[in-house]
Order: sequence, then structure tokens, then C-alpha cells
Amino acid sequence: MKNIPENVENYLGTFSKKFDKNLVKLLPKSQQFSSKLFDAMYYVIRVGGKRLRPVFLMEISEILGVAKTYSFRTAASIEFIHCYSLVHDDLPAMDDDDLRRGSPTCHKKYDDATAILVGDAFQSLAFEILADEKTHPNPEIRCSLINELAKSSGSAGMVGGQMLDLEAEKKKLNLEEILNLQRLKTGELFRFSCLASCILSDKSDEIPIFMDFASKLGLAFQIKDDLLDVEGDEKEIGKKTKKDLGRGKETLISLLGKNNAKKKSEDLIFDAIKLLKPYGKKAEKLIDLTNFIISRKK
Ligand code: GRG
Repeated sequence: MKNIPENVENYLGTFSKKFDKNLVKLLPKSQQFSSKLFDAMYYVIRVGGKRLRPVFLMEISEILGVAKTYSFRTAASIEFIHCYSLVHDDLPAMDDDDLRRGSPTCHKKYDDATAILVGDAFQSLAFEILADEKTHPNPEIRCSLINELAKSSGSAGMVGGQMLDLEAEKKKLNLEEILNLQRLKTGELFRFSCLASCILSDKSDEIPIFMDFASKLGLAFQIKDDLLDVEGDEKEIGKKTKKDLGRGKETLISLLGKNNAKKKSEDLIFDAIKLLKPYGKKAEKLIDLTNFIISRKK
């Protein structure tokens, strides 16, 4: 395994340490606004996370020959959107969670209003980063990134998926409806991670391959997330488990059964990796990360 110290988990640990150090530098300076808001934004970043969307974006970008500064800034924008979604998702009006990434959720540590504003500020910051010419000198590329991130995270993307998820508490969904919900809520941000690398490299020929890769990756990630919710260790995962079960919500596990769901996730990862074969040795790290999506314990 070239360039991967010991195993993927170690590699991800090293990646996220370096990534977070630079991510913090993109936060606006606290002297310019409320220090409480800054502290809460900093808190959310500091409690960590696996940084999966950034690592996929940066690895695919490396394969496609994108400069690291460009891929890092774009990866930062997707992580800020992801962080905003988690902070808002944890609020009492949504999932009402006390624990995230093993630490008190933002609204528990601060308060609901601050958590709402943290999410809002992260969202604005993500687009501010993409609009800056440091992200790419070509304005058409920057515009395309902004457009795609808006679509992935908005009403026809993550926010739309979250709305369907909230509505799912009151009605039973069938498999097709669940797949659509998950594609929007979770899959869309993974789609952006893979698409953004193609946009940054200006290699539109690669888009169909990486869009196919992203849809398989996103669904496999979601199945694993559902499996962890059913059988994962609360302490290790760092958040409350068995929530969907408790609310009587249909999931891919309840509809497919645990074994079929597991098999489905393995098949998806197998097929996703097959798509990377043409990239040869250059894709070794990406293949390891793709396998990690279903081997992870949190
Ligand atoms: C509130 C607009 C809005 C959207 C919320 C992301 C989301 C939509 C809800 C989170 C609930 C959830 C558990 C979704 C399943 C997939 C998911 C996003 C899991 C968390 O992602 P990880 O495992 O988290 O990458 P870390 O903490 O590692 O960053």
C-alpha cells in the first residue's frame, strides 16, 4: 500500500490532522465578529470527524492532476457544508441529539440560537471560499463549483433529503422512496466531492466515471451508516445509536434485511473499485479509502 502508513485509519488520522490545521485558518478572524460565534464554529471543527468527503475530493483530484491548494479549498467548502448540516440536524427541532463525534452537540455546548447561526455561517463561508480566486484562477470553474455545491446541498439535494427524512417519521416509505431520500440526504455531498475534482481538473471526460463511482460510494456509505446504527458501538461511534429503530422508521436495513444490506454494500464497493482500475497504481490510495467506507467501525 504505497504512501499509506500502516492502514487506512492511520492514513485518515494523519490526513484529518493536517486538513483541520488548515481548515481552522479559513475561519474568519474572531476580532471581526462575535467571539461566541467564532468559539462555537471553532468548537465544531475541533471536535473532529472523519473528513471523508474532503479525503475523497483530494484523492480524486490528485489522480486527475489538480493542484493541492485548489483541491484543499474545495474540500474545505464541502466539509463546512457537512458541518453545518450536522449542527442543524442535531437541533431539538430535527434529530435532537446531545452527542456528536463523542462530544456535546453544538446547541448543548452553547445554545440553540448559536447552533443555528453556526450552521448558517458555515454555509456562507463554504460559498465564500469557492468564490475566491485562490480556489481557482478560472472564474468559469469557480462558478461551476458554486453552482454544483448549491445544487448538492439545497432543496433538490441534501436539504430536500433531510425534509423527506423528517416526513418519513409519519409515513412508511418503500425501497425506491428510501433510496431516493438517501441519495439526496447523503449521496449528494459525495457526488459533489467526486464531481468537484473533475471540474477543478477541467477533465469533463472523467465525469461519467466519477459520477457512477459517487453514486455507488454514497449508497454503500449510507448502508454502512444504517448498519452502524443497528449494531455499532455507541462509545466508538460517538453518537446515539438505534435511533431509526426507536422511531419505527424504515431504513435500508429494515427493508432489505441485515445480511442482504451488507451484501449490497459489498457489491457496491466492489463495483465502485472496478471503475478505478483504469487509473492503475495512481488509484491505490483511493481504492483503500473506498474499501474503508464499509470496513469502518464509526
Ligand atoms: C440539517 C440541512 C440539514 C441536513 C442534515 C447530513 C444530514 C442532513 C443529517 C445527518 C444525519 C445522518 C446521520 C445522516 C447520515 C449520513 C451522515 C451524514 C453521517 C455522518 O457523516 P460522517 O460519518 O460524519 O462522515 P463525521 O462526523 O465523520 O464527519
